[in-house]
Amino acid sequence: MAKILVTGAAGFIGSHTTDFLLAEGQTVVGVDNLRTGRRENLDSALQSPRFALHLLDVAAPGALAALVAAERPDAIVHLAALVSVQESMANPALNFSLNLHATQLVAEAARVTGVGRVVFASSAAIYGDGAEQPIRESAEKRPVSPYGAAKLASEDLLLGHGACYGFTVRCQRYFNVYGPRQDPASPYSGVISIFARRYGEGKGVTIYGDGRQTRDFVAVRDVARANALAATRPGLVAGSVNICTGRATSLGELAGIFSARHPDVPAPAHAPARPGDIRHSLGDPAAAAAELGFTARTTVAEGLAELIAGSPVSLLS
Ligand code: UD2
Repeated sequence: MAKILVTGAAGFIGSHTTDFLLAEGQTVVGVDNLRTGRRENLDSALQSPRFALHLLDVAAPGALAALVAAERPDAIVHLAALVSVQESMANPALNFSLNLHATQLVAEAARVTGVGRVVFASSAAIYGDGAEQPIRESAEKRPVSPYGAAKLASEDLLLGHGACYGFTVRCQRYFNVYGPRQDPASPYSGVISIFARRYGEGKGVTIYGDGRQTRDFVAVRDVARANALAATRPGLVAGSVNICTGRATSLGELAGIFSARHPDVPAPAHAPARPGDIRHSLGDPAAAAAELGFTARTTVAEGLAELIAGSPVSLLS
């Protein structure tokens, strides 16, 4: 079994990744400053003798390096980030600090301590708009936000360091991730978290545009498994892959699934499309299957049924 250091462990994807690694029997060193992460997300993990949470800021000089040197993990899964595209536009300097400078500190900590592998939370945002669908990893990268730009630059920064200093870098380009613990509070939260809360409260939702726009929605438990594979699977070489399902779901279909389970909730209202909204975003999952042995297993219908029922998911299924 391996020791994995997870940054952003108290966040949405980080806490599920931590839970998955612990369920597999790995030891997890969690790092979070609780800026957007929440300690409650780790309620279950904190019961494990194989888990410890360190409250520190990955972007603070020397902090992560000292912890990595003390813990000597087999791999670092770097998920800590400024997670909102909108916030990156409002505060590009903070985006640079948390989404690019922090990556440099991770690379440096890996180099100095001799960590064998670094897994990085990249994003479909690196492709920007207009890529041919389904999007393959070789598609042109034209990020249209500070967030997407920092994720793309971080991939290059890590891959170059890994090639030079001898550690393996795996970049995970997440598409639209959804599931339990995703924060529905902001208007820019993921659409599924917003719909789940509003339908759960008996309130109608708003669909921006005609509802025919599509996304590749991937369940967070599949993403957690993909992260665990990238961190622990023997023999991996460096690379970047889409973490997606390869299946498109329209906003109208999404609302239909919720409406069927909440027949008393008013029908969705329609509002003008959001400026800058991407029409279609569908990933090609073939490279993740070939390179990581990862295929998403949860359909949107299943993932939403679990989310709506609030039922616990079997982590290793
Ligand atoms: C996703 C990412 C974003 C960035 C972008 C890159 C999330 C939450 N956001 O944005 O970070 O990576 O991809 O392409 O994963 N919608 C409604 N009603 C609502 C809320 C949303 O109709 O109440 C629509 C929205 O206009 C869009 C779709 O739902 O057409 C998905 O919106 P989103 O904010 O969940 O994600 P997206 O793909 O715009």
